[in-house]
Amino acid sequence: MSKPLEGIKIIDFTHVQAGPACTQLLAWFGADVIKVERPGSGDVTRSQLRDIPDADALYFTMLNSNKRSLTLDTKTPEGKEVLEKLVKESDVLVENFAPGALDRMGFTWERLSELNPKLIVASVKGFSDGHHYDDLKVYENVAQCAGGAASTTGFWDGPPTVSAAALGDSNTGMHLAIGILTALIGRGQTGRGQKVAVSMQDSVINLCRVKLRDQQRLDRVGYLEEYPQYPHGEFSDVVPRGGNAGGGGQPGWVLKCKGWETDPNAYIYFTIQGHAWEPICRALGKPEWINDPNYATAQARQPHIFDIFATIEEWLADKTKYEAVDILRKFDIPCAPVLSMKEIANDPSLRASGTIVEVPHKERGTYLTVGSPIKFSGLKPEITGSPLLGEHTDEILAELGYSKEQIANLHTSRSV
Ligand code: CAO
Repeated sequence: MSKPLEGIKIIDFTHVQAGPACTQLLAWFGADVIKVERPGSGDVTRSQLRDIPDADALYFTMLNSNKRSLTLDTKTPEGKEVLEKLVKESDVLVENFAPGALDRMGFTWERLSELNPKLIVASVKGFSDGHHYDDLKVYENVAQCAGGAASTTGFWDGPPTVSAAALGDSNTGMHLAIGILTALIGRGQTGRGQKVAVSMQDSVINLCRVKLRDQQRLDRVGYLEEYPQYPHGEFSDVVPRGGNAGGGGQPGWVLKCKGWETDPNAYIYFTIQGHAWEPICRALGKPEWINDPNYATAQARQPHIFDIFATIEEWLADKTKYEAVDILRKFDIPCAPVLSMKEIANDPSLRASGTIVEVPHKERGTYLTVGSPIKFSGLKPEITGSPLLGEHTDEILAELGYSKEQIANLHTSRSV
């Protein structure tokens, strides 16, 4: 099966998570992604949090599948020459170095587009160009704090809290992938490449859109009726942390199920969808609530919503999270078990769909990773193992026209 991005050559000058997540996605869909890494050490994640001595760490393998690895010191004259040749033959260069690092290497946007006017140069930075923090180095949690996620996550009586989901890193990479694909389509129209830039702060803010909605509602009316602080608690002038409250117009909460005393994940998320009130009452064996004026409307329920949740927990007390969901799904109630990573790793549906896949690796044997969350009718992304450091160096140099002798010299000068 041919893949839609076949024929697109990408210089993957990325490291850690934000950039590699972007280029990995493009590699799954057929792009030839050449990961450029410093000789000797490579991407820092190869050696971070190792679980097997001397083997590439899972942090690296899970973000760099389907790529080829070229070691190249882009600060030596010989290394720069190789990169220049590669730039002339490539469609996209993706990087997520600290602000100014690419320029310091001599590869400014002007220089790159002079070498190849069709090149798309895609960058991740912590903050957007011109922002008063645009000189800062940024990691995941820094972005979550700067993007409004931390101030609105957690419980009202605790500190700002970061999410385990990589809102700053992988999420920014996904935004960049959309930018690159858009620029590729744009290039088809204009014949020219362009610079695509995504900041981690902006990408987090994009996902915190409903919290900006809430800030404006709060400014106007002084309260937010779907938050646990309403109607008994206090609101200040900023969007508060709402614990596990539903973010839309449907109240919801994480509720205890059988075994919660010993199992940290024996919970479900339960949503009270307004129009599903009648089935909820029937599922819970509370038909008397259906027309009771204290319960019949969302407005009437809100003042004692936590008493309602407590009653639902009583109903859940003798049911596992799976049993509960199996009953509630028959009543069309939006809900799900709280799944641990162990349960996700072993979930037969996720294995069957290709979302969780086991892939071979030369050093590790096999490892588990997250496959493509995007499913196509005409493409089944096949996930291959990540490359060893420099595994494809000679092959890529030969493709660029270097002779065996020239390749040997590049090795001797430690440029590759
Ligand atoms: N050959 C020669 N030099 C290389 C090279 C190569 N193949 N690859 C990288 N380098 C050099 C860079 O040019 C840079 O040199 P200078 O400091 O002299 O300009 C140096 O390696 C270090 O790069 P860096 O500053 O990007 O790396 P760091 O570990 O200090 O910072 C990070 C890491 C992620 C904080 C920073 O890169 C950054 O802020 N990136 C943008 C935001 C981002 O993507 N963050 C998400 C990371 S995922 O959590």
